[in-house]
Amino acid sequence: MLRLEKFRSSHIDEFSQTCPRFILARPSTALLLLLLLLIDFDLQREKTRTEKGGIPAGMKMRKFAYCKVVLATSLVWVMLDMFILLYFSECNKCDDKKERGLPGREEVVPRAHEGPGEMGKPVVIPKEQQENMKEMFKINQFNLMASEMIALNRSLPDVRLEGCKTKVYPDDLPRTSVVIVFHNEAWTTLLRTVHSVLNRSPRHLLEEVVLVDDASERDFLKRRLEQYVRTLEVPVRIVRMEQRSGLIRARLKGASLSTGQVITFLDAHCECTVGWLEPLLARIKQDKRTVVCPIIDVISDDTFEYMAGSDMTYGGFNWKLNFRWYPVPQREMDRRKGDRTLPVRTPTMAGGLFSIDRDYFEEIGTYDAGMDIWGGENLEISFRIWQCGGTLEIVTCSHVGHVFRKATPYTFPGGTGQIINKNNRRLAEVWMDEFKNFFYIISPGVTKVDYGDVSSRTALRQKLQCKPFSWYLENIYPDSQIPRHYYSLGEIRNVETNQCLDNMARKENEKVGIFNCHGMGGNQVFSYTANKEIRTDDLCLDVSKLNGPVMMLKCHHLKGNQLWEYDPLKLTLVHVNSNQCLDKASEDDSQVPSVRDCSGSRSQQWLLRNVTLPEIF
Ligand SMILES: [Mn+2]
Repeated sequence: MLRLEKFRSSHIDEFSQTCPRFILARPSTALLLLLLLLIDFDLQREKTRTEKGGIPAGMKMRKFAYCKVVLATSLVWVMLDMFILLYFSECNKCDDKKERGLPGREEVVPRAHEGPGEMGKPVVIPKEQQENMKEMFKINQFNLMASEMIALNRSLPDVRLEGCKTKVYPDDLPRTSVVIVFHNEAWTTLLRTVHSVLNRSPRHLLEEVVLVDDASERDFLKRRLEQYVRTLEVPVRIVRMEQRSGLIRARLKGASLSTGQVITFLDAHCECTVGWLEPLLARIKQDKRTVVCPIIDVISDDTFEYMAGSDMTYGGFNWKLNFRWYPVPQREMDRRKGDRTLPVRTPTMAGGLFSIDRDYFEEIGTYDAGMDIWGGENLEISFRIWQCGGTLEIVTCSHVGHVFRKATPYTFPGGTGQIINKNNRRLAEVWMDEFKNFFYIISPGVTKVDYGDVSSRTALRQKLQCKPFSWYLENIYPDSQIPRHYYSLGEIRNVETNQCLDNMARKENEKVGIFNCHGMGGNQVFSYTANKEIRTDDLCLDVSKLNGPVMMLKCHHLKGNQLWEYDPLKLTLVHVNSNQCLDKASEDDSQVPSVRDCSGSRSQQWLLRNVTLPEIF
C-alpha cells in the first residue's frame, strides 16, 4: 500500500496525500456502524432475556450466536473488498478536490474556481482601468495589475505530451532544494512561483525553497515576506545579499546554503506545472553528470496567459554569443527514434531554470564568480558541461512557465552592455579557443572591454581535462551558427565598385545590403563556409528567383537556395540553383546587390578577405 501511495503521488500531484484518508473515511464509518448494530442487537437480546425472567440460553440461542459470528465475519470481508475497490476507483475524484485547493490554505490564498487567469487563461483588464494598468506595467515590465488579479495558486492546464502523463518514475528520487534569486520582484509573481513549487512537487522530493534577495529595495519583500513564508508547510528560507551582487553570485550563495542533493534554480516569475519535478530528478538519478532543464512555457507579460512551449526547439547561440532557440535538428530526432517524450540533448541552456546534482555542480566549478550581474553565465556553464564530460538536456516531460519580458526592469551598475561584454569575453577566452574570433570580429569594440583575471577558470579547464571547443562544435552542435570549417571570415569586396557586402543590421527575411568597406568587422563580416554558404551570424544569403533579390534567411544547412560556388580564379560567386552570378548593386537600389547572368564583368568579381582582428590584449 505504501508503494502504491508513493507511485500515485508522483502522478496525481500535490493533493494525492489527502486521497487515501478521504477514501478510508467512508468504509471505516460503515464498519463502525456495523459494530454498533451488533452491540445494539446484543443489548436487545439481553433485554428480552431479562424480561422473560432470565431463561438460560437454550439450543436455539446458541445457534443464533453462531449465525451472528458468520454474518459478522462475512460482512467484514465485504467491507474489506469494498475498501479495496474504493481505493482504486475513487482516486479520480481527488482531481475535483484538487480544484478547490488544500484545506486550511484557503484563507492565505483566496481562490475562486472561475477566477481570473484560472487554467492559465488570459486576464482582460476593463477599459476604464487601462490607464492605470499601463502605469503599473512600468514597475516590473509586465502586467502587474493582471498578476495581482490572479490567485497565487491558480490552476494551470496539463500541457504535457500524452506519453508523458503515464510515465512512471522510481520512488527513491534524490530530493531537491529550489533556489530562487529575486531583485525587486513583484509580490504576486514571486509567491506564485513559490506556491506552484509547493503545490506541484511531491512533498517527499522537496527539501526546501531558498529565496535569495539580491538587495531589493521594496518594503514588502522584507518583514512581510518573512512572515508570509513562515505559514507555508515547506521550509522556505530567505537569504539576503548585503549589496547588489547579481544573479551569479546570488545563486552561488543560495546554492551553498541549501542542503538538498539536487539544486534546482528557478527564476522569480515562474509557474511549475503538474509533474514538472519527477522527470528532472529521474534523469539526475540515472546519471548525476546530466544537467536538466524543463521546457520553458511562456507566460504572457501582457495577459499572464499560459502558453505551452515547444519540444521541437533547443538552445543555441549566435556569433554575438546571444542565446537563441533553434529547431531541434533531424539527427537529434533520429537519436531518440522519433520519441518526443525522451529528453533532448541541447547545446546550450537558456539559464533561468535547471536542475543539477550538488556534487556535480561543485565538481565542474559551479559558476564563474568573476562574471558580473547577469549574461553569458548560461553559455559558460553549457560549454563547460559539454566540454568537461557532462550532458545537458531539455526534459520534454517537464514544463515550467516563465514570464518573458520585452525589456529588463533591472538596473545594471555600469551599464548593461559593458557587463554582458565583459562576461562574454570571459566565456570566449576560457572556452572557445580560436572560435572566439567570430565573436570578436562581429562585435567591434568588445575587445576594448577589460575582462579581469581568468587564470583560475583556465586552470579549472586544465584540471578537468576538458575537450576543445572544436570537439563541441563537431559532436554536440554540428548545426552551430559558427561554422567549424570555412574558407573565409571577413569582408566580401566587389572588385569594380570596391564596396562590401553589409548586413546593415537588418533582420531575418530582409535584403542583404552593400556599402563602402570600413574594415571594422561588425556588419560587414561574412563567412564563406565549407558547406558553401555565405553567412553573416545565423543568417544565410538566399536567392529564390531569377535576377534576385538576395535575401538573408535563417541558415537551413540543406544547400538549395543557399548554395554558392566561389571560383578563386575568376573571382565569381555563382548561385548554383539559378546559375547566376552575384553582381554589384542594381541601378534602382544602390544599397542592394543583385544576381545576374554570369558575364565575366568586373562587377561580378569578389574578393573574400579575412579581416585581421583589432589588437586584443
Ligand atoms: Mn526571468
